[in-house]
Amino acid sequence: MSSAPEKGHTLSNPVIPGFHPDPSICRAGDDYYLACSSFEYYPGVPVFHSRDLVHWTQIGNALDRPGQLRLPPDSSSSGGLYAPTLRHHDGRFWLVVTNVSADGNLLFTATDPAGPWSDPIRLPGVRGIDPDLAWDDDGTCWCTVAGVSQVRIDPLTGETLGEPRRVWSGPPGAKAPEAPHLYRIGDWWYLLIAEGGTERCHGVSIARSRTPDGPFEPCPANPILTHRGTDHPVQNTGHGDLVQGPDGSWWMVFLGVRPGGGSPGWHVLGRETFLAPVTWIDDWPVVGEVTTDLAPPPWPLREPVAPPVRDDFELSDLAPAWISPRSRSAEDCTTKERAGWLSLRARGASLDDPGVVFVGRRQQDLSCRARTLADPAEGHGGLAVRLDERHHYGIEATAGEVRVIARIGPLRSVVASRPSDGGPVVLRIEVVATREVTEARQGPDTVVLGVEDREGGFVELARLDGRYLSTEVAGGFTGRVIGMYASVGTVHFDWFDYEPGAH
Ligand code: 6LW
Repeated sequence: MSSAPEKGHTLSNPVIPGFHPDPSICRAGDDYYLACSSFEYYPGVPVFHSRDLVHWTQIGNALDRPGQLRLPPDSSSSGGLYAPTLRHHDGRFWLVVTNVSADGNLLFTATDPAGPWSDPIRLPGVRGIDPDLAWDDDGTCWCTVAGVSQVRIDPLTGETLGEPRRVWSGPPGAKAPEAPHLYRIGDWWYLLIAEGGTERCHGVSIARSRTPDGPFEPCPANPILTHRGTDHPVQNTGHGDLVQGPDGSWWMVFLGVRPGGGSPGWHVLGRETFLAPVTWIDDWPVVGEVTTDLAPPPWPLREPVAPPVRDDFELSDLAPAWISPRSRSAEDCTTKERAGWLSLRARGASLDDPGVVFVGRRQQDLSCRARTLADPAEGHGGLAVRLDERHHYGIEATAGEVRVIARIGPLRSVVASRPSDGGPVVLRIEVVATREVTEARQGPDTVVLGVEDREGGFVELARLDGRYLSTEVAGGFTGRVIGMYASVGTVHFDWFDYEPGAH
């Protein structure tokens, strides 16, 4: 049985931690499904399932074949796939998304949201990011995009029917009216948008009309969600989507960030997915408090320590949480070369290279530990925290040495090294969130890189300020991803462990 959380309870937000922005949600019977942006990573658009809106499991990635997702080798980080809309209509699932690096707006369908999703239907006449789909009673399909403008489309062919028309775009002068979602609720059509930009001024506003194409009357209480100018520990709240539970209750999913450290505050996990209850007054939605059972700021006093998430690479297909920049092929990433090991064959020469062979998972906890057993007998490679090509810290094993490499903007440096016997070695990265801010310039966390000795003891090689792997420093729309890479030859990895919490 599907349900929804009881109102008034403290929700364990974020409901999907880590770089999972621009959530779009729908319900089919007892099941909720949610999709997020994935930018330059392949496979693209993670899809989640839940029965209670709080506990989510990733069931796949909507775009998991090269024919669905083209990310050219020269496409930039924070390019690629922006802001999907996921809907259940007429017995199937519909997903519309923008590939800003290649093909523009694309529409996919599936009978099972876990996949397979169809080949893309192109929408060449729909110009603008953040496409939304909504259907009128007579079957008319409305596609609304950032800006905000709207056009009717034939969703089976991708053809536009008529000319795009500008519709309500938020309060006059609002920055970045985007993320539109159009809903038929009762006797009204509601147009929900984000405005203020995806940074600290982000917010959600709404307007309504008797018809899907307006004119729209703005809600007197706009913005209906924003944390701008507040000291709430969750900031940048915006880009929402509404869903109704089977019990009639209403909810909003939206993105937010958890900044840490002193001034101006740095967020390192990217924009995460949050949930808040919604009630209705005078036919307008009222978004309830954004609650969290995590400690109040400064983040975090304590975080739950969950068991390690270990991958032994025993399966022939990688779990859906593993992502790679731009592309991944069986030639350069395989579990079939050495049974029970992940073998990575270098394409780019380092993590600075957009073509690097890197397989990682999102950092989902403010404090965490990642470990891997790497065999560098046939190459160079290691374990890294990646924000983009220009911002990453890694610990790399070669035949005779283990070294820590830091790349921050234009600067690249080997910050520590130590001789090794060239055999398999456990590489370890610990991220330790700043517990107490005692100084205005204090960073959000510390990234500690090292190796384990034969007894499992930790040999620390470097301790680096995490602010340089934050969105406030690097820019863009993504968050940290932790994983394995190869820079020369082939490197084999026996297992990978990710443990939340400080150790
Ligand atoms: C997305 C836009 C936004 O397309 O950021 O926060 C852009 N909102 O709606 C990238 O995620």
